Amino acid sequence: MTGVFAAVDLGASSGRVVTGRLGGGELTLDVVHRFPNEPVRVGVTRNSEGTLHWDILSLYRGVVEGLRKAGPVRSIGIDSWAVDYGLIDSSGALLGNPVHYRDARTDGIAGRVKDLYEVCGLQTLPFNTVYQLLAARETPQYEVAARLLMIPDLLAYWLTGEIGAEYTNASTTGLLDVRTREWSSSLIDELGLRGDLLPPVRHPGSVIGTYRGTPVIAVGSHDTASAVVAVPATGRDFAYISCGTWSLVGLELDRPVLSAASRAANFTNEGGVDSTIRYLRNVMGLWPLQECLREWGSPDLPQLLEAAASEPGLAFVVDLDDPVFMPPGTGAGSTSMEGRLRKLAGLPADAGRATLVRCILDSLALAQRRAVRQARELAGRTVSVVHLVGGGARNELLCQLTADACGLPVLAGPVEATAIGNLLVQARAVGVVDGGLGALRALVRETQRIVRYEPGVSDEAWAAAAARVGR
Ligand code: ADP
Ligand code: LRH
Repeated sequence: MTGVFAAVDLGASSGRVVTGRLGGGELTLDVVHRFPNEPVRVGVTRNSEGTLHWDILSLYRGVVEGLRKAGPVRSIGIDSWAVDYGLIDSSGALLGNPVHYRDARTDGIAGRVKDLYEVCGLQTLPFNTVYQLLAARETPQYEVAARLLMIPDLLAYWLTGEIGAEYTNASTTGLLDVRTREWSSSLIDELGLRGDLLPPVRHPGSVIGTYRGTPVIAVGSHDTASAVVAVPATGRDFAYISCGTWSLVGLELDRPVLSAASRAANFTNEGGVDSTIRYLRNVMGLWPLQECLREWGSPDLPQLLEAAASEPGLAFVVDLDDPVFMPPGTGAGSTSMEGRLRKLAGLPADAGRATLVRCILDSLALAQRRAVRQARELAGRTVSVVHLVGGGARNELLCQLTADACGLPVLAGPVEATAIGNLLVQARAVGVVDGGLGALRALVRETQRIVRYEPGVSDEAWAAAAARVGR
């Protein structure tokens, strides 16, 4: 028995609707619609820089257009990036445009709030939903809101009229108890936030409602949770890197690690599909490269990567986890992404774009090496292979550098892991495929293109580069 399913997958760099035919050992994909995700800065509300918003209506148009192109399907699943939300009023109207997690409204807030790790197990990222809510709580929108809906839950609401908070994405808010997997009312009260805004938690595999007669099914609606479902691993001794705008680097565990060392290393315990824990760290990912490309007017990426591959390795490295790289590039000079990178890397003025791109990729591989090593040590696990999934798997240079830096084989692919994880959870929910994560991953392994990169022999150069960035 086979069926066709539609995955809506919104990444920070683009959105897509992917149909997948699954069942009887088959898993074939078709990206039926791809659309840009371009945030918008609006200058009137807060300060001279204004506020950075997601263009949520344009994204919704992309979703609806994609579903139209998908044609008849057994069901629909939606995932997106984490932490961001929309507020709706008691009539269901959206109150304002959702704010982008890279907006500066949360600057400094995390440092003023008590440590939440013991309860929620989350790494402190300045933009975790909890800090966004603390930044928003004196606004009229927050005061009159009836519900908070995370981005995939908001889109599902617009498609079905049903309200809920999908668990894997709720786990990125900072307000979910990592042990009970429910909202932590004590934490919410202690922070003076409105618990009544938070809808009941729903779990991957449950039916949300229908869109024009087609069931909409809750999947791992946090894109990283869906990506991890589709990591084509055998056994347990693997690390994964979900590599796109961000690199999410870590392990799949049965229970959270909440040790002092884990907290100090800022490792997160996010909720995964089938009650797993995604034990990982956010590494800056391909974001700095994306921003440089934007600033350069979108030159051909494969050509630039080819040129970067001919550059000397590890000549210039930066600590890519430096928060200075978090905000979008604004204008020219030292505030542009290129300017920030050149300054921190100490690039000579005549260094060209290929040198800069090589610097970004060497630095990313170095940061990924650090996170894989730390995850392994903090969780006390053996890692014999690194799976790299997402758009970064198309970057052969990055895959090879990651294998070299980690001193481990890298298995790269699938590129559309997030959409595949989304599709698999739907197909399992309606009974077209069955089994646990192991069985789902076997299907990915048997049907998708996966490329193996062997590590180079010497670790010395990487260890020296790590020392140079001081980490
Ligand atoms: P997100 O879900 O965060 O939007 P993706 O998983 O779609 O991210 O990955 C986007 C990244 O994939 C881009 O930043 C780019 O670096 C990389 N990428 C896309 N196409 C190519 C390509 N042809 N060669 C190398 N890298 C690519
Ligand atoms: C990746 C991602 C990541 C979050 C970030 C906000 O797309 O969901 O897991 O930390 O976006």
